[in-house]
This record gives sequence, structure tokens and C-alpha cells, in this order.
Amino acid sequence: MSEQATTHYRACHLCEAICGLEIRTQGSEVLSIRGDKNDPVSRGYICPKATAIADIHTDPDRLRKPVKRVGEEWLEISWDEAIELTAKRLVETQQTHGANSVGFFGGNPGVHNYGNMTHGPLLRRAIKTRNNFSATSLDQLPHHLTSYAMYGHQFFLPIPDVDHTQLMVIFGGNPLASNGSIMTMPDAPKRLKAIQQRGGKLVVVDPRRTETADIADQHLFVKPGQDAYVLMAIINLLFKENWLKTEHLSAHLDGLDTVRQAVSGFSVDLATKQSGIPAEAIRQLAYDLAHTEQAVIYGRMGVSVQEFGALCQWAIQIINILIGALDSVGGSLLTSPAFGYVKKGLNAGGHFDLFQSRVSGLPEFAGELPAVTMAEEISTPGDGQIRAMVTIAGNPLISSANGSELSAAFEGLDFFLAIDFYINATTQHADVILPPTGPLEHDHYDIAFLRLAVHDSARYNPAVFEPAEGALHDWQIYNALAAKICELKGTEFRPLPAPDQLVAHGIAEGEYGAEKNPQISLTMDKLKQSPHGVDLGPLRPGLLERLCTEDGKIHCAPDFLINDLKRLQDSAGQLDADKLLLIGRRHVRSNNSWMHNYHRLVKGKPRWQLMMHPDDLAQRGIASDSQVTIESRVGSVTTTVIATDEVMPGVVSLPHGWGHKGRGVKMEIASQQDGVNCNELTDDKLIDKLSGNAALNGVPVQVRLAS
Ligand SMILES: Nc1nc2c(c(=O)[nH]1)N[C@H]1C(S)=C(S)[C@@H](COP(=O)(O)OP(=O)(O)OC[C@H]3O[C@@H](n4cnc5c(=O)[nH]c(N)nc54)[C@H](O)[C@@H]3O)O[C@H]1N2
Ligand SMILES: Nc1nc2c(c(=O)[nH]1)N[C@H]1C(S)=C(S)[C@@H](COP(=O)(O)OP(=O)(O)OC[C@H]3O[C@@H](n4cnc5c(=O)[nH]c(N)nc54)[C@H](O)[C@@H]3O)O[C@H]1N2
Ligand code: SF4
Ligand SMILES: [Mo]
Repeated sequence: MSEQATTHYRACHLCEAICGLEIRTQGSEVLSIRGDKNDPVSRGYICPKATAIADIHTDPDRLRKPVKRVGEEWLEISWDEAIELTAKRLVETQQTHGANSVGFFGGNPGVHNYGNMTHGPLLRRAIKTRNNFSATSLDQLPHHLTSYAMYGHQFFLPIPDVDHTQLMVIFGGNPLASNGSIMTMPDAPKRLKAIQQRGGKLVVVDPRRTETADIADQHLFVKPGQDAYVLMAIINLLFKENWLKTEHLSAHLDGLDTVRQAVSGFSVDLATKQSGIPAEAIRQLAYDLAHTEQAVIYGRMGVSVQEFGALCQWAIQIINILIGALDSVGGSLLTSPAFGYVKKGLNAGGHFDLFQSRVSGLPEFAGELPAVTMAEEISTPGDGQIRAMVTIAGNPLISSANGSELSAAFEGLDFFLAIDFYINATTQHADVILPPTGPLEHDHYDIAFLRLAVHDSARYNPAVFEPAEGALHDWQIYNALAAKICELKGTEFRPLPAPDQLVAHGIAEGEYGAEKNPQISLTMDKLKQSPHGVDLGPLRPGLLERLCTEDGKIHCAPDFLINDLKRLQDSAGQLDADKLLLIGRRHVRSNNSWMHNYHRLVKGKPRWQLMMHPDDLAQRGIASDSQVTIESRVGSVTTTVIATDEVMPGVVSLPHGWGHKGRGVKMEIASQQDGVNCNELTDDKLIDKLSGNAALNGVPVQVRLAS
């Protein structure tokens, strides 16, 4: 007797685009995964990664039961034993060495799993340590810091109104590969081409002629790490030429004169000298931004994860303010999500520099310390040294700077708990691994990315499959573990109800709930009856009433950002001309460090090689396809080089997330891949000194033929 085929609808949780999927199943089998044509935002689009969700579900390497390390072996243990053992070791560590002797690292997929967002804090509160780290400081910390400083809340993040703009300028983002970031925009290719089809323009500023640059009207090569000079020069020009459109904001703008003075030393000539962008192109860019009715400037990884990340993100906000883009249709707008609506009076806006990391004195932000300090906090003896780590949905030994040093540090830990369903390069060092259910076995409401989307919507999806008997979701693991820890510590503990109940409450009380919006009266029940999601309309102006600063003003000139301009000024002319600058690279078939175990994504020609300009190769007498050794201050790796003028001379590009081979990784396909870990080259001391964010782009390296 064959079972009926069933159709399910579900958001893809793999990247920020959160495309709607139509998943056909029969019994326990996935028959097909397609784009959901009725999804109000993704409208049927998916990328090649979506179908690999079926592979995650069936992957024999995916852990289904807790495991404990015994020598070199992994032994399956019961949940009860695993929770008991883990809680005991963590509490003992804290009782012997103090609260801060336990450290936390939260990785990227945690943000794509809503139970982790609702219940993660429970575990953190039970453990209570200052040593919290996450992928945020390898990524978008500069965005949060500038939003906190200027608008009063770390999640007050204006999103480019891609669907209505006439000029989009992208600094250091590659939506054709990433499908957008801090700009959830499923079907980036179509959305960007639509700008051109309505007579608008797309400009990309990037050291590599990326897939996005390829479809753009203009691509400008920029020397890695030098964008801040260009952005400051643009601000300076806008003031000098009086190309300002600030009327609709003016009553709320505070400190613009300070900005005017502070950038007055940043000339177009200096920007050209530093960045390599012709002076005329910089002037034209400033002119076009100011004279296009609906224009917006946006910057992502390339300008966040570099030495002047916070200054770059601040400058981007300032330019959007000066050209009238902020809070205008076709400019940059706040989202109005059904859950997590940011508005005045909301707390948890963040704090900055309330305390500092023990060894290097780097600032905390919103209770987190920079990930680059993890290795030294583990390895440096003394009061407050980290003796035990907890990692959740992360692979920091591959994704964080100076991977070799971090690996050595992790080897020295007294205890390491990983909450993850793979034995990867990091979790293979763990004493205990607690595996949550797989993505198709739990329900989903995208708390994080519905708040960052270019079009408002809400969508709840039930689980596609029943979880295996005895399996726990991430949030159930936190409830259980936190309960045990509190019991051992003798502190009070109250478990949280299931994530859908928490979100249901937030939605009912939110902007579309019965009280605030009787017409829509959105409830979780309604969402549960709308499998494709509910369209909440295009982004709309109205940001001024929502400002979270105490005085209701936009703080254009926060002291610490203005003061950081001196560091930028002082660093002019300091680039070592003999060194090449290493940048990263993303590909639509890969996703950070964990999607390399699925044949359908890794098959075909390799995508992990070093890209280098033919002139740079010729100068060193190296032929394309040779084995080369790349060396930085902290390490070296050997890999294959390919010649391409996609990268500008003086720049080399290596993607992150690879390097699974020969290190105890229990992922059959991934551990056969030849790509190396580019973060053995990135430097934990090369950072944005203001925010503490890693500078994984613009790393000085040397390249020679491998011996
Ligand atoms: N050089 C360089 N380095 C980079 C970057 C770069 O551009 N260049 N990018 C940085 C950025 S932006 C990021 S976000 C980080 C990403 O790096 P990390 O934050 O370390 O995240 P991933 O590599 O995605 O690690 C994913 C792990 O989460 C597990 N996982 C997946 N889903 C779940 C789940 O639902 N629950 C649990 N518990 N575990 C799950 C997977 O099994 C896998 O082991 O890398 C950073 N590193
Ligand atoms: N397919 C796929 N999609 C993903 C991910 C993935 O791994 N694979 N990861 C997800 C995550 S965690 C994130 S954070 C987002 C990131 O989303 P994006 O930021 O859009 O992705 P990147 O490809 O890292 O784009 C960064 C660009 O900056 C350029 N760049 C490097 N250095 C500099 C510089 O100094 N200046 C300038 N102007 N440009 C520079 C790089 O060449 C690159 O094109 O993508 C998400 N989506
Ligand atoms: S772009 Fe691909 S990986 Fe990202 S959400 Fe859409 S289908 Fe999933
Ligand atoms: Mo990221």
C-alpha cells in the first residue's frame, strides 16, 4: 500500500533570502523541492541550495543521538546522560574557576532557527558568563553598532528599497551569490535587473568583478579596505557642493555640522590615491546619488568585515541621509514586521564598551565580545581564563580569524560542548555533542529575516516530518540543559513555552494584531491557515516616529565614530605595496562552512581555488593551475591558483568555509573536498579597532609557487 504524496510549504532557512518552498513528500521521503509561486516575496524563486535540504534530512552523517568522546571514538549516549554530564561539567568548571571560565560561541545557522532565538537566552542566563561570542563580530557588528549609535537601537536597520529605487550603489556586496544580506531579497537577479528595466542604474564597487558587477551598469574596482576614503570624500563633496536633500528629516538631524567639519580633510584626490578609483568616477557617483530622485547606497561584507567597518557603515547611513534616501520610497526604509517591530520605547537597543575583553581590552557590544579574542581568552592563563566552551550551530575553527591558533586553543580546553548535528572541524574537538532535530523536523517562523526584508510579509510553517522518537529541538535542548544547570547551581529556573506560542503572543500584540490593526487582525492561527505567508505590503516611510534615541533625534555624529576618523587619516599611505591583499568570495552553491556534504552542491568544477590577476602571476613566474603557497603574518596554506582578471591587480581571492580534509571531520563528502581554510591566513590582530569586528577582507599576503 503506497502512501499519498503530500505538499508542504516552508521557508528555506539556509540563507537570508528565506525563499518560499513547495516540498512534496511521500511517507518519509522527499519527492521534490520547488519554489513556491504563491510566496508573496520570493514568487517561486529558489537557488540550487534549496534542494539540498532533502540531503540534510537524509544525510547518514547527520547525528541523531547525543555522542560522547571516548579517546578517538564517538559513543552514542542517552539524552538524560548527556544533559546530566554536560550540566555537571559546566557547573563544576564555573564553581572552580569562576563564572567567566565558560565561553559561548553562537554560529550563523542559529539565527536561521527561530527556536534558537527564542530559547537561546535561557541557556545563557543559566550559565551567565561575560565570555559570549558569535558570528556577529565576523560579520555585521558594524551595522548594529552604527544603528545603535545613530538611531538608538541595534536592530534599527534601514533596508534598501530595491523594488522602487532608480539608482542602487553597492559597496562590497554580491547579492547574485548571496541573495542579499541585511537585505532579504529573494530572487536578487530579477530584482536588480528590474531596476535597469525601469530605467534605473546599478553600480557595484568591489575589488572583484563579481556576478553582480557583471550585470551592473558600472563596476568600479576598489583596493580592499580603502572604501572609507571614498565614502568620506563623497560626504565631503555632498556638503561642499550643497547637494543636500535633508528637508524631510531636518527637524530630527543632530550633529550634521560636526560631520561636515570632520570629513572636510577627506578629498577626492586622497580617495583616488588610496582606492584606485578614478577621481572623475567618485565625483560622478556623488553627483548621481544626489541627483537621482530615488537613489540608495548599500554596503555589506566587503565594507563591514574590514579595518574600517564601522566608519564605512556610518558613512553609508550619512550619505543616505544627505541625499534624502533615508525614509523615502526608493531609498532606505525600516521594515514593519509582524514580530519584532522596532520602535521607540523598545529596550535591548544594545550597549557598547560597558566592559572589555580580559586580554586585549576590546569592547563588548550588547553583551558580546569580539570573536577574534576567543583564542587568547582560552589560552592566556589568569583569572577569568576560559576553560570550557559551548558552541551552538557554528564552526569557528573554520569561520573565525587565525584558525590554527584557535584550533590549538580549543585543544587545550577542559570541556567542550557542541550543540550541532555534524562532527565538523570544530565539533570534532568536543567532549559531548548534542544534536537537535533537522530542519524539516521542526516548525519555522523567521524571526530574524522577516525583519530585514525588502518587502513586508509574515509566514509560519509547521514541520514537514515528525521528529524521530526521543529527538529534541534546539529549544528543547536549552530548556532541559538550563533546567539541569539551575538545579545544580540552586538557582531558580522557569522553562519557556514552545517558540510558536511566544511568537503568537508577539504577533497578537504587534503592529498587525487586533488592537493596533483591526483590519488585518493578524494572529498565529491566521498564519497557520496561510501556508504561503501573508503579504504585508511594500516597505513604507515613517521611521522618524520610531527613532529609539532618547531625544528622538538621529545622532549623525556619535563621538566615538567621529574620533575614529583620525585612525583613518593616519592610515593613509600605509599600505605595503609588495603585499597582495586577500579577500573572500561566496558562491551560490555553497553556504559558509556547512553545505559541502551534499553531492549535488559540490559536484562539477571546483570553486575553492585562489583567484589571482594574470599580471601578478606573470610577475612571480607562476602559471595558472599551479599549486601555490599563500602566506600571511599568522599562517600559510597551499592550494591551486587560477588566473583571472576578475580580480584587480594586487588582490587575491579565496572563499571561506573550506578545509574539512584530514582533521577528524565525520562528513563523508565534505572531508574529501580539496579546498583549504582561508581563515588560517586571516589575522586575529587585523580588526576594525573601533568595533572589534574581524577584518577578514584586505589581509596582506604573499604568494609563491609551492615547493
Ligand atoms: N574569511 C572569511 N571568513 C568568514 C566569512 C567571510 O566572508 N570570509 N564570513 C563570516 C560570516 S558572515 C559568517 S555568518 C560566519 C559563518 O560561520 P559559522 O557561524 O561558524 O557558521 P557555519 O559555518 O554556517 O556553521 C554551521 C554549523 O551549524 C550547524 N547547524 C546548522 N543548522 C543548525 C541548527 O538548526 N541547529 C544547530 N544547533 N546547528 C545547526 C551545522 O551543522 C554546522 O556545523 O563565517 C564568517 N567567516
Ligand atoms: N550562496 C551563499 N549565500 C550566502 C552565504 C554563503 O556563504 N553562500 N552566506 C550568507 C551570509 S552568512 C552572509 S553574511 C551574506 C553575505 O552577503 P554579501 O556581503 O552580499 O556576500 P559576499 O559574497 O561576502 O560579498 C562581499 C563582497 O565584498 C567584496 N569585497 C571584499 N573586500 C572588499 C573591500 O575592501 N571593499 C569592497 N568594496 N568590497 C570588498 C567581495 O569581493 C565580495 O564580492 O551572504 C549570505 N548568503
Ligand atoms: S536563495 Fe537559495 S539558499 Fe537562500 S533562501 Fe533562497 S533557496 Fe534558500
Ligand atoms: Mo554572515
